[in-house]
Amino acid sequence: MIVLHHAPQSRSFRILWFLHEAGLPHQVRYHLFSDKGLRSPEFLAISPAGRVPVVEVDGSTLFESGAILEYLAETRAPALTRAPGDPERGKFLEWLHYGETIAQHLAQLTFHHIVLAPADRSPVVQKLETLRLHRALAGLDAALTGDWLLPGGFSAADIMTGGSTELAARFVRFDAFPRLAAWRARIHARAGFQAARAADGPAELWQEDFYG
Ligand SMILES: N[C@@H](CCC(=O)N[C@@H](CS)C(=O)NCC(=O)O)C(=O)O
Repeated sequence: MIVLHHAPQSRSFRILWFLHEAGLPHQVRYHLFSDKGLRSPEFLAISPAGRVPVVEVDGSTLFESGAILEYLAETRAPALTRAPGDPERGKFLEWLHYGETIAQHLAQLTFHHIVLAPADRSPVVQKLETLRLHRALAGLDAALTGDWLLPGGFSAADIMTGGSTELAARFVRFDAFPRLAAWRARIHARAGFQAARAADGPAELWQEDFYG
């Protein structure tokens, strides 16, 4: 049984979504950012930076969402990966890891809109990081020439990067990105995504639909 250490609305949603897409039996251990449990010695022993996601699988533990997706897809869901030798392998890895290019801006925006005390928030950082996020989303929009990121069909790359664009929509309007908006609608229509949403847990950080 795979165990997922998860915090609602976080990068661990990527793994939750993947597990539902792949139909893999799993248990979810819920964590909160506010309860300091992520800094406990027990949790730091399986996640050195005290971050989610972590999975317990195959008698070991794994952190880093991109690595977890690659490992789980390679070992349990070949349709969701592109194995070495597959002509789409390079693009698969590229778009899988693009999720973190987007996520780095989301982390800054979350700090400067939500986490920091109002007096410590920087309008300059808010503006700059919104522009940089906009640029990253424009690149994604341009790449979405088909239904999914790869011509061969839906993959863990859509999950990794799609997980990030869910939160990005709270900071940037998608009106200028018709392909991205249509891709997101296709994602929302997937049963695996909907099941993961239902299992995500109560919102802790992002309560508003849009932070402008
Ligand atoms: N590159 C890592 C980043 C993990 C990460 O930063 N997770 C955040 C949630 S989105 C976290 O656990 N933050 C808790 C903290 O910073 O204390 C991954 O993709 O797994």
